[in-house]
Amino acid sequence: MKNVDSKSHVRGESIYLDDIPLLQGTLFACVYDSPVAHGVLKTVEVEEAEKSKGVVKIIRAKDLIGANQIGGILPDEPLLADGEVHFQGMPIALVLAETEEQARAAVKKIKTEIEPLEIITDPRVAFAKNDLIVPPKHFKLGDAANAFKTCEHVFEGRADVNGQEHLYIETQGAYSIPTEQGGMRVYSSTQGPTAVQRAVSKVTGLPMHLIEVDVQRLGGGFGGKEDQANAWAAMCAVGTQITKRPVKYALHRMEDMRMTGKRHPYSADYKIGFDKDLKIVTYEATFYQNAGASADLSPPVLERTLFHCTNSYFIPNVSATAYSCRTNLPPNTAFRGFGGPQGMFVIESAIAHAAESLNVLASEIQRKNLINDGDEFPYGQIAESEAKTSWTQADEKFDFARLQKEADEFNRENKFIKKGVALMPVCFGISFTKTPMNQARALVHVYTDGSVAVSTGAVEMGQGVNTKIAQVAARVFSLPIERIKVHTTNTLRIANTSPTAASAAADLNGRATQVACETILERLRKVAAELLKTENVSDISFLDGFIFNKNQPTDLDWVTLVNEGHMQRVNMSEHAHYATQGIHFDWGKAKGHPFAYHVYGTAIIGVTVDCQRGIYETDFVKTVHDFGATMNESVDYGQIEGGIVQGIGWMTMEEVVYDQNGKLRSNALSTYKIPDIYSVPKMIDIIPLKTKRKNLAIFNSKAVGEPPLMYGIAAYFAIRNAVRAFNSEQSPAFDAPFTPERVLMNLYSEAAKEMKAGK
Ligand code: MTE
Ligand code: LUZ
Ligand code: MOS
Repeated sequence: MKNVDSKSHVRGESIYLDDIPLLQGTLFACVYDSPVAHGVLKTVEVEEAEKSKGVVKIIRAKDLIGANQIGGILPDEPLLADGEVHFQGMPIALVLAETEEQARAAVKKIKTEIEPLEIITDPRVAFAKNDLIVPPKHFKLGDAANAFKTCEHVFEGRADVNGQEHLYIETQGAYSIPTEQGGMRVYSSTQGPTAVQRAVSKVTGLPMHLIEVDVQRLGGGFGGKEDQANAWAAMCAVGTQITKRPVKYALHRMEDMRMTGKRHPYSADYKIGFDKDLKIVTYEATFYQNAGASADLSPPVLERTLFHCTNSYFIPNVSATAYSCRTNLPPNTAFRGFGGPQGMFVIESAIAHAAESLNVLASEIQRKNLINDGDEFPYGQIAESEAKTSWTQADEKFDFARLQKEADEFNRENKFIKKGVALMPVCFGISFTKTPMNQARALVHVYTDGSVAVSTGAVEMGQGVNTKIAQVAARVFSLPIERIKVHTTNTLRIANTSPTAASAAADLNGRATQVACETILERLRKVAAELLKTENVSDISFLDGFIFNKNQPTDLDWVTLVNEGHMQRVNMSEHAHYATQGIHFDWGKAKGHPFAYHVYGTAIIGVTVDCQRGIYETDFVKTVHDFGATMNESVDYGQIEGGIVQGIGWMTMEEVVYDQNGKLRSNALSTYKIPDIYSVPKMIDIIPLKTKRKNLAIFNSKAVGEPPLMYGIAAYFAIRNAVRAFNSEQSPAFDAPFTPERVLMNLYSEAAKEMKAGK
C-alpha cells in the first residue's frame, strides 16, 4: 500500500504551513536576534525600525503579558532576551509589519549595544567551570573499575562527535489567528502540538483551553520540531495577543540555521577491558554533552546516550557518566536517535581502537560480544535479543568474509584507491524513556455514509504515520483505505499529546486508534447480529465492506449497517486512550524496564576512498533489519533508506562549524553539505529479519523511525579502514565527521601530525 499522501505530494497539493490561506489583516513577523554569543544587553534601539514602512509593532521582553519563558523541562529559556544574551541567534525583538519584506527591512534597522562576556563553546571547558544544565547522570552494572585488574587487554582514549543540522525541507514557522475571549488558533509546524499549546499559554498568560493548536503535516522534523517549534508559535501568539491580528512567521533558511539548535556534539573518554578471548569484561565512559545555552531537551537526550552506551553488546561491568555542559551556542535539541547515536559512536570507537591495536577485525570483537536473551542492560532491563539472529542472517545473506576479502584484494592491486568495509550492529530501545509520556489518544467518527474520520496525537512529518493509522482503521473495520481520512492533529480533538517522537507515534497512536475502532465495531456487531437474527454476536464478522455471519457472506453491507446503527441511536464515535503497560524506570536507582521492546539489526557498509584527493563514495549498505511484522513495507523501506543516508551524512560530510565567538560558519547550504543524489550509497540492500516474537507494537510491527540512522556509523569506520589500508601507520583521532578534508589530512603521516598538533 502506498503512502496516503503520495498523490497530493507529487501534485504539490499537500498543505504545509506556508500553504494555509491567509486572513485579511495578517501581519508578518521577523526576529532581531543577537549578533553576539554572550553579553549584557545594554541598549536596544528600535526607534528607526518603528518608523520603518509598514511596521505595526515591535515587541520586546517587557511587552509580554504572560511569562517570558518557554523552557519545557527547565524554566531557563526566555522567549526574548532580557538583560543578557546567551548565544548568537538568540531572539531579542520581534517586528510585526504589514508585509514580510517590510518586517525584514525593519529588523535591519535595529541596533544593540552588548557588553561582551566570556564565550564558551567547548563542553569540556564548561565542565571544568562546573557549568552544568542538570546534575550528572550515571549508569552502573557490576564493578567496572575493579574488573580492569582481571583484563588481558585495556585500551583508553577519547572520541568526539559533532552535531548535525536538521535541515527539514520546511523551515520552522507558525500562524496564529485571534479567536473569541482573547483566545487564538495557532497553526504550527511542530512535532508537539501540546508543547506549543503550553508555551503559548505561558507567554500569553491564557489558559490552555483558549488555545487551539492545529498541525496538518510537517515538511520534516527529525526531532528539530519536538521542542523548538515552540518559540515561533509563541511569538506569533504574543503578536496576535498584542495586536489582535493574525500573525505569521515562516523562517528563512539562514534564520532557521542560525537561530535553532542541532544534534548535540559530544566529547567522550572511554576505557575498555577485554579477556584473552576478546570478550569485553568492563567499560567505562564519560560523556561531555554540548547542550548549548539552555536545557531544551538536553537532559533526556543525555539519558538516552547512557541507555545506548553499550549498543548491542553485553558487558558485565559498566560505569558510564554523562554531563550536560552549558555553552554559548543555540540550545541543542532532539535529533533522530536522541543521544543514542553519540553513545554508540563512542563504544564503536573503543572497539575499533582495540581491534587496530590487537590487529584483529573489529567485527570479530563485535560478534563475540553481542547481547543474548536474558543478558542485562546497564539500566536493568533484561534483553530479548535479536542481536545475534540479525548478525547471523546478515552474514548468511551477505557473506562478510567475502566482502572483506574483496576489499583486501582490491587494496592489494590499487595503490591510490582503497576500499574499506565496516559492520554496525544496532540495538535501540522503543518508548519515551520518561514513562508517563508513553500514552496516546485517538478520536474516531463513523459517518452515516460509512466513511471514517480519525484524529490522533500523531503528527505526520513524512515518516508515514498517517498511512499507518489509516491502515489500522481500515484493517479493524475491513474497509478500503479510501474510506478513511486521518485529519489534522488538533489540541481540541486530542488533548495532552506527547510529541511525535521516540519512533513511537505509530505504536502509541495506532493502538489508541485500534481501541477506538474496535469499540465502535463491537457496538455495530450487536446491531448486525439483531438484523441478521443471530443469537451469537461473535458469529458476526466484517470483510471488505460486507457483514459475514458464521463466515458466510450476507446481504448486509457496511453503509446499511451504519445507517441502521444511527437510527437505533448507537454511538458511532469513540475517543480512546492507550498507555504502554509494563514499563517503568527509577532514576534513584538508575534501573528499571524503560522500553516496550528493542529494535535490532546489523549493517555492513563498504566505501572507496580516493587517497590522492581524500574524497570517498559509499559503494553499498547491506542490512538485515528487524521490522517485526511490518505494517507497510514501502513506508518502512523508505524510513530505513532515509535513516541510513542521514546517518552517513552525520558521520561523513555534514559539518556544523561554530567559530570561537560562537558564530555559526556553516550557516547556509553552500557551507553545510548534506548527502545529495551524487553522494548517497550506490546500493542499499535491506532484508527483513524474520522473528516470531510478540511485542507491544501496533499489530506486532516494530518502530522504524530512528534505529536505521545508526547504521550510518559504519560509514565512519569503513572510511577509517580504507585510510589505514593506504597508510597503516595512521591511527586517526576518533573524531566525526570524517569529511574529505579530514580524510586527506589523515592519509599522510606528516599532515596528520601537523593536524594533531593543531597547525
Ligand atoms: N521521516 C521523515 N520523512 N521525516 C521526519 O521528520 N523524523 C524521524 C523519523 N522519520 C522523520 C522521519 C524521527 S526523529 C522520528 S522520532 C520518527 O520519524 C517519528 O515518527 P514515528 O514515531 O511515527 O516513527
Ligand atoms: N523524546 C523524548 C525522544 O522526549 N524522549 C525520548 O525518550 C525520546 N527518544 C527518542 C527521540 N525522542
Ligand atoms: Mo525523533 S528525535 O524522536 O523526533
